[in-house]
Amino acid sequence: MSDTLDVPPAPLHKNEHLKAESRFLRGHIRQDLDDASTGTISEDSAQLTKFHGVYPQDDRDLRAQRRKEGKERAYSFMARIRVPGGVCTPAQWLTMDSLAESHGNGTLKLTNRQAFQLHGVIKSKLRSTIREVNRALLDTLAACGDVNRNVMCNPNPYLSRLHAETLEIARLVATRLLPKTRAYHELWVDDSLVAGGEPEDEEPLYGQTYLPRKFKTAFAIPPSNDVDVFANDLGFIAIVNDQGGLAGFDVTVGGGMGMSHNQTATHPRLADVLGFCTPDQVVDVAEKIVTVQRDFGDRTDRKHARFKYTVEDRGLVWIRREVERRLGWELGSPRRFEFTSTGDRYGWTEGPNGDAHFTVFIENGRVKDATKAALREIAKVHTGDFRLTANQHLMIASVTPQARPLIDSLLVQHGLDHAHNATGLRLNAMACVALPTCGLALAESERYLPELVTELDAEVEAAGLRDDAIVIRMTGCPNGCGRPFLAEIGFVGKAPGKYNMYLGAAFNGSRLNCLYKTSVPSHEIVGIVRPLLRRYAGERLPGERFGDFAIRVGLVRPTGTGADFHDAEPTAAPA
Ligand code: SRM
Ligand code: SF4
Repeated sequence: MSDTLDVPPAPLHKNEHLKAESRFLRGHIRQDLDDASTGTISEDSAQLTKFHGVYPQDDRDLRAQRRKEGKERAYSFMARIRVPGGVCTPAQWLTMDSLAESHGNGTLKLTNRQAFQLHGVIKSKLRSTIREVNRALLDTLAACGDVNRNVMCNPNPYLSRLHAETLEIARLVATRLLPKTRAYHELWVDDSLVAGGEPEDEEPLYGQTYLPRKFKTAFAIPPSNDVDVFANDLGFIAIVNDQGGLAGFDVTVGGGMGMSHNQTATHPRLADVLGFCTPDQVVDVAEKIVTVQRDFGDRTDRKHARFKYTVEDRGLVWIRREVERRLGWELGSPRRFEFTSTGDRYGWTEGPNGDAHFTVFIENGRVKDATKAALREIAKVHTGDFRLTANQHLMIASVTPQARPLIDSLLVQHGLDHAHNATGLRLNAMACVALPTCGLALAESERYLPELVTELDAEVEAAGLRDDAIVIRMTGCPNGCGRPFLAEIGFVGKAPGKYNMYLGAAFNGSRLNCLYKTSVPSHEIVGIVRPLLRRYAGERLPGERFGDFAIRVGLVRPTGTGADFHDAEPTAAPA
């Protein structure tokens, strides 16, 4: 492999050795699962189980108490279920629902990459959980790990032929980029249950060290940028031809959110448009781009290993040349596209053939209690499918005219039509999971944002902005899972009860925000946001979005450098 960069040689990161020696992701996972003396697995196995969609976690609310009692942490596992394009059947929904009850913590988490997560699965139930997931013809393979993750796509295939075609291509890409190791089925599933034949025990695409880091792919269909395509390592933006059909895709590379506080070399980055390809070229383009990252991504420093840094270090021209060399042909020139928003459209939308779709607002994607019970009733009678959105909500898709009155009455009866009453702020809010399950959280997120939005709702109402869509996002740490750097108002956990506050991203996901205030205590947030909302209400130009306003009046000034995101104060981790 040729390397033109003048980089001093550095030792490979230890995970590279771990992968290489893992016999295609087996390592000691089986032994660790069989070890009944602990509720968790070893550090090394934890790195490898990610490739199988499994994370060891512990209930952080119980840590101090367990420590006092001299007990092991309250360990359990999170299983992430891959759902390409977010599409699943009512039967699959019912399986997830019942697994959450019987094997998890009773809740179902819809992620912002259109996947399911089961939390709180104890070790002794982990294998049977994954076996049941596979029995329902879903899987957890490559939902995490240094591979291509769940491929995202706008969830409404019935809106037009374009949507249906794009979803099909997204699924082809998802399949092509799946690891081929037999370890997954060996460890978790009885081989005879695998749909689609014998997997090979080699990795023609990835090799035995897989990718340097996680890799994410999304398909966007303008004018909706619901998938936040520019936050992805690889993106495809659908381009329409003169007849309204699918001409092809603009290809984007090098997006990502994650950074570390106080490490200015790390930063969020928006993807660049690389070129254009036709629908039949997409799978090859995706594969070749993955191989460029496989061969040139940084395997010495995992904080510098994402494709965004490869693109930044090598430059877009170099990346394009290398991709074209591998393809054996040249990409086309990028076409024009226009995004209007990143949000979901709630309630009923009419399809072309008399069918209809209802998007349910699910706060932060956490399906629990009455909502869970109601969706179970709907799943029992629904003949279409379910579609997980990239904003953590749920579309009940392709409801027939015959089924619509019943589904409608179930939605109303169970209060799932409540999005009509929510403010534009709440409808555009997103939080990552954070405490108590996420081991990396520095502050609350999913458990706190709804409460904060309730307080801010009063300010929004007072300012006359009830129906104004304003994108607000929160994460418990700077890894950026809730895509907070693409929020018009973003909060990023710094320490327990403290957040860095960001302003000024574009409503359509095409501009990152900038740091506005550092280490804001949660009780001061409303006092800081109130005058901003009032000023926006009084001084905005016609149609001006909050993020654009924040830039125009100089609340923040984007410089396009790492300084837009970092501050100098140290980070404190909770116990
Ligand atoms: Fe994430 C790690 C949850 C979307 C960037 N993410 C984690 C882990 C697994 C924590 C860990 O490594 O121990 C979190 C599990 C928490 C829990 O208890 O469930 C976690 N990430 C999530 C989810 C569930 C947030 C949500 O509420 O929806 C999302 C699952 C998506 C999925 O189905 O695959 C999720 N994570 C994202 C996104 C958004 C996206 O992809 O569009 C990002 C930013 C985009 C990006 O990748 O740059 C994101 N997650 C990270 C990072 C930082 C990566 C980096 O480049 O620095 C980590 C930490 C890491 O990889 O070291 C991380
Ligand atoms: Fe955990 Fe941080 Fe991701 Fe939130 S942003 S889920 S706290 S890793």
